[in-house]
Amino acid sequence: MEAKDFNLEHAAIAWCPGCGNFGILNALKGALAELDIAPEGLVMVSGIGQAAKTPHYLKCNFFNGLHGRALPAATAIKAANPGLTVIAESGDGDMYGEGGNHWLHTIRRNPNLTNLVHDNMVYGLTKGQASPTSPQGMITPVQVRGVVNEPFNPLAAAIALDASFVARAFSGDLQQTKEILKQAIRHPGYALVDILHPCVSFNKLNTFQWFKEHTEYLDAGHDPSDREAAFAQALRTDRLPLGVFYLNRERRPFEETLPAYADRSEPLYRRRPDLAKLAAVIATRRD
Ligand SMILES: Cc1ncc(C[n+]2csc(CCOP(=O)(O)OP(=O)(O)O)c2C)c(N)n1
Ligand code: SF4
Repeated sequence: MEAKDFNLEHAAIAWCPGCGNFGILNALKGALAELDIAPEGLVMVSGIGQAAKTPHYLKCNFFNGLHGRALPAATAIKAANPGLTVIAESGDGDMYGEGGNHWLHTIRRNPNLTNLVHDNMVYGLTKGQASPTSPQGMITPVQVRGVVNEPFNPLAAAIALDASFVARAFSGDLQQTKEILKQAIRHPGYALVDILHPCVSFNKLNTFQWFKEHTEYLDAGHDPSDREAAFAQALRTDRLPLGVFYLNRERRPFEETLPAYADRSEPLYRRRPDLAKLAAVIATRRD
């Protein structure tokens, strides 16, 4: 397959010229093509925001839900049809703010899906208010005296929760982002890729140049199975490391632990519901 196989003819892209979301979209198309994942076998699930529009611009199946609610829908889609490639993606506000509680519990469940977070450190769609990852002191239209809260550190939190794959990418480096996305999609379990990207309209602090100067790839010697080393890298503030921080190959994917698949492998979506059994359960709850 080729990246252009994922082009959606006549999609009217609403992103600003120069927005970092374009790089992520292109890296994703390249990764899907190289992994030979056909659009019909792919489901993108997103919430609300500029990042969450990504599936509107890609040839795929998609479910666009409420703000912050991509992960439960994505988990259910994968559980019902484990044969699909499921990618849940959204912005830092959507995933770590409105969807924060779902994010925590999805990491605990470990469904076999890829979670892309387009991290521009602001709420882009609603014009640049502070998001959970905004740096302290950043002036915004709402935080007019500067952000006072500590920024959320998604990588450190994910490693602390023993997420099975934790990575960070930068949308300005298409080639490396594509490679990280390929590893994340291939990983059999929950895979977080936090993707730094500039919001050229509302984040005048964390610009393309700023990301270039404040990021660097993890050393070739970094061992992603070393959780403590991964955690130490995630806490760094001198520079933001990029690459695969942490990998836990021991955890079983959520779908494999479901009792429904214990003695039948047929996917749930193919099974006929036992309505008589359901009626009996409802009847017991009526008294
Ligand atoms: C429950 C709820 N709260 C607030 C909003 C308004 N809202 C829509 S998009 C958005 C911010 C999205 O920011 P982010 O997820 O960081 O994505 P970006 O637009 O930066 O890509 C907000 C607050 C909403 N739609 N629903
Ligand atoms: S407002 Fe920011 S995130 Fe939204 S399209 Fe424009 S540059 Fe991209």
